[in-house]
Amino acid sequence: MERTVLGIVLLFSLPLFAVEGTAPLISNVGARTTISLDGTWNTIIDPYETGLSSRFFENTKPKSKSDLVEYDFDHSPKLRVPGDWNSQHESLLFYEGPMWYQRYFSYQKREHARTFLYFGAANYLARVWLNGKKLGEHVGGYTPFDFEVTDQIVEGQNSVVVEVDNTRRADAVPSIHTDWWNYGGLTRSVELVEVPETFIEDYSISLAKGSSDQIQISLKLNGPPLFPIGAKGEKVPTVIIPELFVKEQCGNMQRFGVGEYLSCSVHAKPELWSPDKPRLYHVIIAAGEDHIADQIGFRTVETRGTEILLNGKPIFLRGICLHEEAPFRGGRAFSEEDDRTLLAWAKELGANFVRLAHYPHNEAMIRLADQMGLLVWDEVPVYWEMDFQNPATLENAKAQLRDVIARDHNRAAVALWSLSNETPISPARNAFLKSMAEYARQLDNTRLITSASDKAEHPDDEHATLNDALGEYLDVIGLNEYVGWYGKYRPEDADKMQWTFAYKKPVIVSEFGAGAAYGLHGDTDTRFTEEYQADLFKHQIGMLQRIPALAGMTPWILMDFRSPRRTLVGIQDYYNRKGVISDRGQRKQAFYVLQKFYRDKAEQDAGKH
Ligand code: GCB
Repeated sequence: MERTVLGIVLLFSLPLFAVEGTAPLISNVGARTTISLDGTWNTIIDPYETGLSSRFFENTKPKSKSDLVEYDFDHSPKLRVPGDWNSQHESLLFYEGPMWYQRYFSYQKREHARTFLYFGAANYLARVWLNGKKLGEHVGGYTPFDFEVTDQIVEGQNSVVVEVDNTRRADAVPSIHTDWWNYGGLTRSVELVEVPETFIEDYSISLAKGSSDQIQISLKLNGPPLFPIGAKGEKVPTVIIPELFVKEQCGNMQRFGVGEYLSCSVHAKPELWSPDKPRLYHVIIAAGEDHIADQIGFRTVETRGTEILLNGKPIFLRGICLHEEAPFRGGRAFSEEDDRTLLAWAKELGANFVRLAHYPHNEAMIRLADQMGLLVWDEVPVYWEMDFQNPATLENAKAQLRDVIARDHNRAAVALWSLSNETPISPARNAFLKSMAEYARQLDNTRLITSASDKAEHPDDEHATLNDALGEYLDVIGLNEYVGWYGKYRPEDADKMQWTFAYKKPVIVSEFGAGAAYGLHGDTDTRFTEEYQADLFKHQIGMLQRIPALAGMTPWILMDFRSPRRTLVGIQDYYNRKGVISDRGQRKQAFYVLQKFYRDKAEQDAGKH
């Protein structure tokens, strides 16, 4: 058994951005023993944040008729969890501020078990109390967090209170301005997770960098050391992949236990995962009393010059951008059904790739992409203007990056970590993103690092060039350009525009697009018609094919989505209409233009191999 030092996940345990009280993230919660706390929660809207000074977290009841208690969760309005509050009541559509959530649950303690309270996400700040005792706080609206509650949870009835606050702040990540809805609330599932006293906190199983027959494994235990080792060694951490005949003990027999990554690697020749054949293997990870099952795909992703290689062969990424917005019903998407609808539309379009803009989407989305054969661009919400000088903002951004990598690093689908979108160039911003790029590589050296930049220049009407110093730190250049929509150019000006790039790296055109209201028709010159949008797509496709370094594209965007910036009455009505599908699922003309291009391209590319 060969031991290797792994880049991936080694640094997860470094203290970073001290969010109060949170425990290390437990990976693959779906495969653990869980008790769901989803359902209806009692809620109090608290625009002046009275709840902190009035101690809502105590969930006190008047003890006599003369007692003054000025809140009452039991008779307050209810909200569904998971779910944003904005889409649940009309009066909450624009609400930004603190909201208090409370619910009871009954619990039966189990011996030799530890219990964690796990939140899939809460936008943006969450303060959490269990039975009146504060567990801690978390910032960041799109990443999971958990608290250990083994000592606080009681037999019988418990009460959990969460203050969720989605107030926008200049020093936050994202900052004040975004082009998406600031959906507040407990937007993803809440659950209790039960694990043995010593459990597998995290594991990473993937092909070694650049290899197609060496599987590298690392795992981290949490809890008392597993001594003494059983006579048959059954407590030794072991990874089993039945279909590959792998049964590998991992860990130094002398000192395995807690807090450090154990690593090993094993020879195996898995059938490689790809969008055409998204092969996943059943994997079991066992250590002591803990057993976790997962489905893991094996593939390599790297760059060569201006190409992206999947399993050693060049691949053109036929992509589309997505927001995590629910089709048909609106609001933040959270269910597998929402995710499946969105990803099935991407497949129908002929895509082999999705850019999950502009923040980490829910875990089920990434797992579905693994199953359905869609490569993923996973992004953190470093977006537009931010407080780049502020060390706490950088720590916050890094913590979000760390947590999405911790959650998704076993997904073959994830090919790229994206650090940012359209951030204005300055020395402080460059240093900020350089530091994030270095951190991302330390956390995971098996994937590509990218960022979307819109800082192109047009020396004349026939030339465009991207020379953003950020390119130096990236593996893949992301370009957002809106030739034909924003600025002075018309869609047809794209026909004679030639792009150049300062860095000799693969380019993904990570956005282009035009607004169109479904069903609005006119000539190709008329804004917001389907014809304008479809025509712009045709010109764009022509232009992009003339970029020698083009390795993929993700037009903006699969489906119309809510945005407070989009106020045009009768057309936008607070929706960004650049979707090729409407929020009601209707395909616009541009959908078919892109579909045709992708289908032809897929055929051509298949012919080449
Ligand atoms: C962009 C942003 C995206 C916006 C889009 C638009 O450049 O990256 O978040 O929604 O343009 O529609 O303007």
